[in-house]
Amino acid sequence: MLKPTPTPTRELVNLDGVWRFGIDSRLASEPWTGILDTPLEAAVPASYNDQFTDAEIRDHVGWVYYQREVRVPRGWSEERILLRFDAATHAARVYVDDELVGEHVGGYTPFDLDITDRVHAGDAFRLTVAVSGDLSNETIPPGKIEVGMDGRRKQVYFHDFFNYAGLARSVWLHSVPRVSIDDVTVVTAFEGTTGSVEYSVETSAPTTVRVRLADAAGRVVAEASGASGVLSIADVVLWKPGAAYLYELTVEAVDGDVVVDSYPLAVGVRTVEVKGHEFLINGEPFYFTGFGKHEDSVIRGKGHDDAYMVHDFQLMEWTGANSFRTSHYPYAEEVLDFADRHGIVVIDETAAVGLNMGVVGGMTGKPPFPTFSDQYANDNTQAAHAQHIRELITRDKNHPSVVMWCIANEPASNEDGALEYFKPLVDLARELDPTRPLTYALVMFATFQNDQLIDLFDVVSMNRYYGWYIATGDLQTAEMYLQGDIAGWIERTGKPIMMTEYGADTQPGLHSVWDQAWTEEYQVDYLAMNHRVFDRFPQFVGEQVWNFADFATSNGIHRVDGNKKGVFTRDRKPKAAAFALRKRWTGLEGRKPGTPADEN
Ligand code: GCB
Repeated sequence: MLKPTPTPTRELVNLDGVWRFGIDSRLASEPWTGILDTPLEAAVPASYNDQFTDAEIRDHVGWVYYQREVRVPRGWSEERILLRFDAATHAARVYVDDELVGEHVGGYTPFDLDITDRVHAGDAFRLTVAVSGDLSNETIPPGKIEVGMDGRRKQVYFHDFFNYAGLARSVWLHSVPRVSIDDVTVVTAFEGTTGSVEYSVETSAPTTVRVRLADAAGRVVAEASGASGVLSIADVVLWKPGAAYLYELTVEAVDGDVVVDSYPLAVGVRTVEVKGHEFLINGEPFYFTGFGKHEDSVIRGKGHDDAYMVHDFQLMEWTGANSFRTSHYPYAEEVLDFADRHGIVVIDETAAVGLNMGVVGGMTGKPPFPTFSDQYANDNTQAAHAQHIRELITRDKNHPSVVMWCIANEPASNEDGALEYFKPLVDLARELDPTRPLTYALVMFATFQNDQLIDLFDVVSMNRYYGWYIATGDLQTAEMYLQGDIAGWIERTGKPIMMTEYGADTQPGLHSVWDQAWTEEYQVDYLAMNHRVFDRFPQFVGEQVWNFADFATSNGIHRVDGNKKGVFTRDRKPKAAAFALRKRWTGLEGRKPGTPADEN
């Protein structure tokens, strides 16, 4: 699905701002049939939860309603008119005046609704959006609604971040021509100094398609006509980690001499490949440094914010990070566009977090009932997961920054049924995108002895907390565990191995000369221990610390005002570990990880 973009043939109106807002329990039965009877207003884009002081709203189970008036530009009478939601977390029903015009399930992927037949150019309409943050065992991510002793419904979930809900990304009204470009796919490669861009274009009706590729200076370097083909680029400039270079592909649908639709796509020419135990970008071994992140900030929750985005990328660059994982859901498209432009490498993860009943069993990892069963991850869950993978890959397939899909975070890959559940999903992902490697982030109790999934995947991504949840405060023992664990995976798989999570909760300002959990020194020493071990294995291809910044979680006695494993605080102040990482990742002290000794 193409991102709405202004072009000579397309226009858009941004609908962000302050909307009328109400929760279902306080509204009349059909809130969309008139002006919402509510004293509340909520900002878009932002999760609604923390905008109010009212606990009933923060922890609301059920539907909330957003409403505003929208005026259709008067010049749009010949156009198709669409509403675009960059995200509605986790499900939405959309009403134009009194009519339901569409629904969507899945909180982190966009959707378009064609409302051409319901609105008129120049006129205003009432837009009402019902959004539900509810999670069940058949949603991605999964959850469960419990009813308490007082009859209140409560959302329970099996992931470690607050279940923010609402319209956390932009909303648009946009126009698309009657005959339009509906999708564009590019696959890039190079041979010596010649680059190639294989493209294919889908249109809403048969029409002539032509494409033109311009370099960063705007010079046209290749042209072609036809809905699919291969463009060749002499003296290609590759998109590289840390050295982004983007061409612009202009796709046009033409009728005789008239351009009926036009759409621009940024194209980075690069290749990605897994060979033996190496992860290759442009044929060269790549070592990931960086973080698992969250879309999370005070007040706006998961709301996208350009200023936070710019600052986060600045901080990543400052620490010498070359990559991040979109843990634990697809991030706003603006973030991937930014990564494309700035040469930051992305592991793009689905929202499938919590497919693991073992986490309920705590450190024993013993599930109260099987994860892959009618009770929990069943056929409907799998279908929702498949749909989510489709929407993710359709949205993000053209981003050069995205080098790998992460299909799930910490699924119960040690349990029976995992293979049956995941095999069709892996097949689907490979069919949708045969070019990128696949991975899943491996939970601690899925070991090299009991994991049932790794053969389906290309890269071993380990989430490990030796020295934190296991061998707390005992880095010597932790080091031995970690060493044995990595060695076991290398021996079993021969695949590239990386650490997608390792971290220690840290309260800034807490200090100790001892190995004392929660202190800034302990976080530094914990990371250093991990790095010592990683550096012993040439098969190791990367390290992404958990987490970039502190983030909000649900209440729990093991969480103090959220998860504190951030290297930065929630308001992005560095802890001591930030400086330690900067030294390692920028090579200020010794050699940068992943660089052969003779390059230092
Ligand atoms: C994990 C999860 C992550 C948690 C983290 C932690 O394994 O993937 O979502 O936040 O551990 O801090 O416990």
